[in-house]
Amino acid sequence: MKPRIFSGMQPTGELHIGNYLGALRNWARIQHDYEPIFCIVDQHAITVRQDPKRLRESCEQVAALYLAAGLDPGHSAVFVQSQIAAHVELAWIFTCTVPFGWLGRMTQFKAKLQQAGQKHDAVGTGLFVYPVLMAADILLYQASVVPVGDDQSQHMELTRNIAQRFNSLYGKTFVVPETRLPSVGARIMGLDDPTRKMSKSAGSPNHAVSLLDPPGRVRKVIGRAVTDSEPGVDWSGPGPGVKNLLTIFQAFGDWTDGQMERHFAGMRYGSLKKEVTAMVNAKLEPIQRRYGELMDSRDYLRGVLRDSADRVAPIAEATMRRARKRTGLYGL
Ligand code: AQP
Repeated sequence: MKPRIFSGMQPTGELHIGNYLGALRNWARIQHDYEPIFCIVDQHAITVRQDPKRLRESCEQVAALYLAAGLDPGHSAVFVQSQIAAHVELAWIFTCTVPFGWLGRMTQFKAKLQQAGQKHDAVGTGLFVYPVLMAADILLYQASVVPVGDDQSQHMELTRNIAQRFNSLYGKTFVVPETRLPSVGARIMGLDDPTRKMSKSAGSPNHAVSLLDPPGRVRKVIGRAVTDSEPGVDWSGPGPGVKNLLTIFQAFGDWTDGQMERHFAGMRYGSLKKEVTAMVNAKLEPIQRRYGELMDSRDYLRGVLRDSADRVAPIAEATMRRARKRTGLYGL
């Protein structure tokens, strides 16, 4: 039997090229080497306020993007987290197992708290316990590999710690999963600020390229990307903005370091931006076309989500039965 992989994304806005290069494309590439389970994590999305109607629509848009980016629904399960109630049930058991201090050390929470001006009353408790739900998502399916972007490394370490802690307290129950990062593109940075990772919720207009951006907007956003005051690409030590553009090109194009150096060393930034724009637009075009077709086939899309949830439900239930028994919960 092939090892199982699990990963997911939040339907919190338009997926961007960071989500694609850091995670989604990797999922599509490796899916056939594994028993793959891919989730749209809407319960994570409500850790910040969402418009209910838009959230439901967003779940189907993300499902369409998963398939448009190459997930094969005949092989990969693609479903929405809230279709399987066991995610939150297991998260509660873990919440009671995890020391408070472990969550307080999560840098993503600290960053969100900082964004809220350090006001604890301005951030929801869900944002604090979010990594526990993420651990439940993964451990529920006994996944051995989790393909994610680099920003999730700390949460993955916590997931491993939670599995180990539960196993040592109650006896071996959970597979301790490995993290799998892509070799290029594990952390795509914001185009307007290459010191911050590209993020769906950043808010500023020239920050990200969305997977659904039309070619003209891609040209505009990449054209305005922050570079530096050098005249052209200094291959031995490009600044963060230039490095980010090179990474985007290399990841999309699957070029080797040698090819990159021969082609880009010394190139002026105007030409670099033109090349990156052409590469990104060429790669997004087929995804956008397929996305449009899928969004016009809602019954098919909903059928994929329903069938996938039916497929994974017995795996989740088997884990829950063991977890309830191990912790002494009465309802089995
Ligand atoms: N900039 C990035 N570069 C590479 N990979 C990235 N990922 C996210 N940003 C980058 C990866 O995409 C997957 C989905 O992430 P998520 O939706 O669970 O939330 P996130 O990591 O918090 O992503 P965003 O875009 O920053 O969303 P918001 O703004 O809603 O928080 C993960 O595998 C992640 O590593």
